[in-house]
Amino acid sequence: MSRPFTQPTVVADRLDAGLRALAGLVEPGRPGWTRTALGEVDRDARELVRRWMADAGMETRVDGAGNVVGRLRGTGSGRTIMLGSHTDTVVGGGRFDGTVGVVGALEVVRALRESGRRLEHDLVVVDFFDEEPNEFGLSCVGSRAMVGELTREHLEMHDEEGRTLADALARVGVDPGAALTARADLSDVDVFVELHIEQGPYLEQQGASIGLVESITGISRFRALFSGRADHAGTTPMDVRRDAGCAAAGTVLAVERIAGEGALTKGTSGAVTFTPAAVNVVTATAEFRGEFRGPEAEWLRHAQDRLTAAAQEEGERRQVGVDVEWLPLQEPAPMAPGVLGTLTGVVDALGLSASRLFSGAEHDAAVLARSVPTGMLFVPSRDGRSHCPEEWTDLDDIAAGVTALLHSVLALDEG
Ligand code: HGY
Ligand code: MN
Ligand code: MN
Ligand code: MN
Repeated sequence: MSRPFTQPTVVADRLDAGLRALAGLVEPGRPGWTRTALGEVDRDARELVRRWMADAGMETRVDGAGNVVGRLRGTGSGRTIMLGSHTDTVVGGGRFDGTVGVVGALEVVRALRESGRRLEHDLVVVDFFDEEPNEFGLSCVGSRAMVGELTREHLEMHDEEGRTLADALARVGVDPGAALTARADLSDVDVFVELHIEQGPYLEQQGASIGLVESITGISRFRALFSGRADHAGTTPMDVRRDAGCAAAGTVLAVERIAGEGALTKGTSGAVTFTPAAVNVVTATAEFRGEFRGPEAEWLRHAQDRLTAAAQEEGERRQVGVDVEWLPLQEPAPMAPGVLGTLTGVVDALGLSASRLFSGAEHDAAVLARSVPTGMLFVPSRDGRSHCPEEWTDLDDIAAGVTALLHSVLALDEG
């Protein structure tokens, strides 16, 4: 016989306190709310999350890839419902990207425990390690490892100084060998649900308080290297220069041009370096990272071909060597129709205004979706701003999203 229980209820003040505590753990001297996965502070944040999980009555562990995993035992169906997101940030990022999903999932656990309501399913909450692209260009490191998609090639990715991702992981206490073998047995997991801020303007424009994600963007990232020749800036005629910086700049503009031609497609360049970094020396070598995003894998492949050709053309014109290295393409990830249906029914029953949408942002849910039926809930972002210090979501909206997450868990437990 089950114990009596009261209706589980989300406590907004606890969400606020959790978000504020994480906002206090940032890298000193860096812009916004910076907590990069390969920096020192992220580890403290993940340890704080682990303690919160333990305090909420969960069994906790940190897996080989640095993912913090908490498990609230159910009454014994042997099946699992998984929730989670990430707590690392981009440089100069905000306070809500990822953290809302982790703090929100913990609040679901607290609300359940407080009410005396026990699920049949185990409820697992994950704070995924390193969701944001690290300085080696790899994102979703923890979730990739969990589904068995982290490879030796990933660990060998290196920066200009030859430092590898494996070295950087070891420095923050993630053993690279353990990360490679951190694949989890997910056969007991019925469903994964991630709550996240929208990071774009759509929900606000629609006047909706909840987003129901239909699919998550595909992504194709690259690193472009240009080798020219250092020469005197005042004496070297323009027509004989081998200016690697100009070839890189032309390629950056090609990214913008190609992405502008598709529907819902995006293209961005960043992390540009010119060497030597001097105004009176023709740039000898240049490097940048870029990415394309879009809802169709076919368009992404087409964009890869066009960008590689554009870079080569920019190089040839200037006798500059060009090397464009593409990371494996991340396919667009449709959410499981059954999960989307359940989330839609829950949000309707709660009387929340909701809109279905496509996610142009990347998420751990896109990785999990390849192994587990997956769904995502969004809450609105003020002015659509994200990956900047201005990122903001009202506490009321966060609480509504967490309430939707809680009731989704209850519905999935019964389903
Ligand atoms: O880059 C992204 O889309 C995500 O915020 N990590
Ligand atoms: Mn992000
Ligand atoms: Mn995120
Ligand atoms: Mn089930």
